[in-house]
Amino acid sequence: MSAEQNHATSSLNDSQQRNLRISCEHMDRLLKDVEDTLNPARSKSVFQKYIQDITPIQRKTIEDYLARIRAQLLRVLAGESIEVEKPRITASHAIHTVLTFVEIAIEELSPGRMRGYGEVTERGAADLNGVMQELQSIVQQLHSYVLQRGAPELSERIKRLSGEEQVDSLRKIEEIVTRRGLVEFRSTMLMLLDRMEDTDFEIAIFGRVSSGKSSLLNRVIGADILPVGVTPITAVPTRVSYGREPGVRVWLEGAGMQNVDISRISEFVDERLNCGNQKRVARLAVRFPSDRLREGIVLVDTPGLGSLATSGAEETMAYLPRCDVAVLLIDAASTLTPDDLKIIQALSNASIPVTILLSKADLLDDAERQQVQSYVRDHVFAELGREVPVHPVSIVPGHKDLLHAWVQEDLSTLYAQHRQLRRDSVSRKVATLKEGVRATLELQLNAVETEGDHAAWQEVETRLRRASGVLQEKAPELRRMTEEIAGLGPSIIRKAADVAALGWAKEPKIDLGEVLWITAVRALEELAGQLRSRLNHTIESLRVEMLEVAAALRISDLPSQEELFANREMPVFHLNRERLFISKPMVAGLFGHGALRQHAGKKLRVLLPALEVALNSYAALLRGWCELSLNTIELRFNSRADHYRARLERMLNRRMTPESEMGSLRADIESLSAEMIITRA
Ligand SMILES: Nc1nc2c(ncn2[C@@H]2O[C@H](COP(=O)(O)OP(=O)(O)O)[C@@H](O)[C@H]2O)c(=O)[nH]1
Ligand SMILES: [Mg+2]
Repeated sequence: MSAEQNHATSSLNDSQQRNLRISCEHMDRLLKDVEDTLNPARSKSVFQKYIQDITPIQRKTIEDYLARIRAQLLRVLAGESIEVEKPRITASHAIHTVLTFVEIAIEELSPGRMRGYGEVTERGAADLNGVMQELQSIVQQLHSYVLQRGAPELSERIKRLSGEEQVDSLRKIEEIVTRRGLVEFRSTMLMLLDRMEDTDFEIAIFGRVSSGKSSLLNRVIGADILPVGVTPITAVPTRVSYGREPGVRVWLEGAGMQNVDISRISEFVDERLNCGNQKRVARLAVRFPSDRLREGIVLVDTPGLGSLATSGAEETMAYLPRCDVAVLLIDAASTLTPDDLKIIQALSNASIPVTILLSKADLLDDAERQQVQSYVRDHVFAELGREVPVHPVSIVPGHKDLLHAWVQEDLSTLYAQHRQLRRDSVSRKVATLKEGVRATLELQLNAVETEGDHAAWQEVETRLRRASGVLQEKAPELRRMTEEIAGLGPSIIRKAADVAALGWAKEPKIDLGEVLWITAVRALEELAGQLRSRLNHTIESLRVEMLEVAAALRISDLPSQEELFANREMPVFHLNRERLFISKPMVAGLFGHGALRQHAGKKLRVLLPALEVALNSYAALLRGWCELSLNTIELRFNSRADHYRARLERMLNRRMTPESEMGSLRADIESLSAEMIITRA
């Protein structure tokens, strides 16, 4: 504090002092408005508010006055011994707040809100949904960039990948993208980096209950982590990967993720402790310090697919968890079932390498083992026309070499292949990115002759805008389908009663529990199938629009349906199969079908509460899956659409590049082109 301030005592009370300070701050902000008016170029607003009538000399004089007023504001406060407030809010927080308001303003544009201003036509609604999507897409990108304080920048992440192929190209692209402010390429780069950083090699184990999946995984990990000999919650695959400390992460639908001690896994995966998956477990990830997992190997225990009722491989595919390699485990003492074949077919259709392991091989002698091995191999070949490797394995310590042989002969080769495939895919993506950046720079150089007139480009823009709104338009309908599930209980019971009544015509005693189980599983798989086909239909229409726009823009890199959304990992409906054997009523001869059905219905209602628990849980899981799918599609659609929009914007508002910048622009284009020749060679 200066001597002058020490002596000056204020003639004002506390409230008056505060009021004075706030007024001075307010005046300062108003003066900022004057500055923006003087310097429209500096404010960068795209909406010009005023006609410029101020001469350069006037501007200079006004600015000098402004400086004087501001200096005086500070003197006024000092004279009253009022301290200037120190900032307490971080700049990033302030930006976050403003962006939240921007997002709210975008929401206000929805067709629903706009109806308050009069009727909205169907086209109008499509346009508005598209407008919202276009704006949201960019604002959200900026918002998440602002929020991820402390997270590494693109350049930082690329540097960390050093040693990998393509890093030098990527570094050059990033440098140009950042220096030239081509933010439309950032989301593609982020996705590419995610992919490059993800070194996981996922091995999924399929097989019927009790085939020995959990035991085998425990053996591979080298510790008894997964519960053995239990009826599992079929809905939930368990992923096991490397971690310095053992632990489990559980994702509960609606309640988010929580960390639990590794000893508590059973509480989530064992049917007895989580009946009908009432805890709504959606995902489970175990971390364990096992050397076998150190190189990025992820083991997936997949208990669900053995209990699917779906009719074919096509449907089974939708439930497959993400994996790079699949293992089908079959009890060596049993045979291949149609379900096993369906799973092999589905995996092969998805180009996932499959190995069959014959478990519990210790229970057979050498001759028997070889017999089973060749029988299974031949059987698969006869049914599916495919050669699938078959290895006997066992968890019994005396048969360690069997497990070892599989890891050495099979898994290591697949691992090497996987890495090669990944490298190829990354270098293709880098080449595409580079081509995109180069095309944009050429556009800036005005080196590209753009055919078509302004009106034609505007038409393309409108088309892209309407496509952008499609997802928003379809989402409510998809959500509604998942909401119906919770109320399906009574109708499933009725259907099951009908089946049971027919069953009694053939057998005097039937398992109503089994009948209910199969009826419920079928009904829900059918509903999930409908949801899937509507989603696919939406994606396909999005893709068709994108293809049209890309063709008009002469962009040669086109999206595949698979790229927009790999339709996988749908939650599996889980209902425990209760036993409920009921005999046909004694005086059956007197009863007609209707009465039998009524009898079955009455007995089945005992199982209704358990069914409803399972339905509620599945409704939540499917809803979660639906939301996640919509988000993924939106993200992937936007990462491409952003290019297209930026390209269109550049075509519609062609800005002259100043002569002085032409040279460096040409140099950048050349450096990207030179790189490309090297990559192709
Ligand atoms: N003899 C023998 N029994 C095994 C072997 N692997 C698993 N089992 C037994 O098979 C039963 C089912 O195993 P589990 O791992 O729970 O099967 P999952 O339901 O497929 O996960 C358990 O009682 C295990 O002890 C094996 O290699 N040899
Ligand atoms: Mg198991």
